[in-house]
Amino acid sequence: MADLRVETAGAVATITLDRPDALNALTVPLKEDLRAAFERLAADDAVRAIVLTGAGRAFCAGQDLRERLGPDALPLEDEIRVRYNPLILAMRTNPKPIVGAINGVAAGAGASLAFACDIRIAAEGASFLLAFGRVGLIPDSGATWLLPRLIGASKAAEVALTTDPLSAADAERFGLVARVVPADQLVGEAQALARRLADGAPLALALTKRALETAWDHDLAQQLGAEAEMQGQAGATADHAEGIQAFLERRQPRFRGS
Ligand code: T3D
Repeated sequence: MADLRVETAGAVATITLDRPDALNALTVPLKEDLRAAFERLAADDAVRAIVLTGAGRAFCAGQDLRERLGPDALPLEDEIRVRYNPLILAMRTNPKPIVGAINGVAAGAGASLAFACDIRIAAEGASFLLAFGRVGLIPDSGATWLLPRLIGASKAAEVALTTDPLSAADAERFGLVARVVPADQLVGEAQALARRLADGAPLALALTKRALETAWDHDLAQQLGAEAEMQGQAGATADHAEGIQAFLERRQPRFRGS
C-alpha cells in the first residue's frame, strides 16, 4: 500500500490517499488498495467510522492520466467496470459511516470519491471539479447518480457541463459539504465527527445508510415497508435495549454492536 495510509485510533479509521506529487491521482494499485481498505474496514468490528482524506494540497485529481496513456491500460469501459465501480460500491454499501475530509481540489473521479462519502467537511480553498469534460469524457464513478441527488439536477447539470469548479463555500451553500473549516483544523474536525458517529449503534447506522440509499428507488409505500423491515432488525438488537435503558437512567448509552 505504497500510496495509501490507513491509521486507526480507537473506533475511527483514517484513510489517506498519499501521492501528493501527483495530487493523489488514481493509479491501478491505488484504486485496488483503496477498495481493499474499505472492504477490510467494513468487516472489522473494532472500526465504527471512517475518514477519507488526501495528503498534500489536493484531495484527489481523479484518474492518473499518465497511466491511462501507458501500454497496460485497460480499455476505458473495462477499467470503469473492473476498478472504479466496485470501489464506489465498496463505499456506498459500506456499513460504516464515511466522512470525507476534502482538503483540496477533488477532480474527476476524485470528485466522485468525495460524493460517495456519507458526509463531507471541506477545507477553505477546497473545490470540486467535474474535470471529465475537459478530457473529452463524461462524469463517471457514480457522479451522474450522486451529484444530482446531493445538490439538485439543475446545479449538477451546470457543474457537469461547464466543468467550472465548485468552491468550498458554494459547496456548503448547496448542501454538498456539511461545513467549511480552516485547513489546519480539517482532519481533526472530521475525526471528531467520526468519533461521534462511532459512538452510535453500529447496526442502526448501517441500516440508516441503507434506508437512505434504497429510498431513491422506492415510492413512499415501498419505502415505508423497507423502513418497517429495517426497524424490525434494529429493534431486535441489544443496542436498542441499551439505548432505552440509558435514556431511563439518564446516562450515555454504551452501544456494543450487537
Ligand atoms: O481509466 C480511465 O481513464 C477512466 C476514468 C476516468 C475518471 C477520471 O477521473 S477522468 C478525469 C481525470 N482527471 C483530470 O482530468 C484532472 C487533471 N488535473 C487537473 O485538471 C489539474 O491538475 C487540477 C485542476 C486538479 C489541479 O491543477 P493545478 O494547477 O493546481 O495542479 P497541476 O500543476 O495541474 O498538477 C500538479 C501535478 O499533479 C502535475 O505534475 P508535475 O507536472 O508537477 O509533475 C500534474 O501533472 C499532476 N497531476 C494532476 N492531475 C493529474 C496529475 N497527474 C496524473 N493524472 C492526473 N489526473
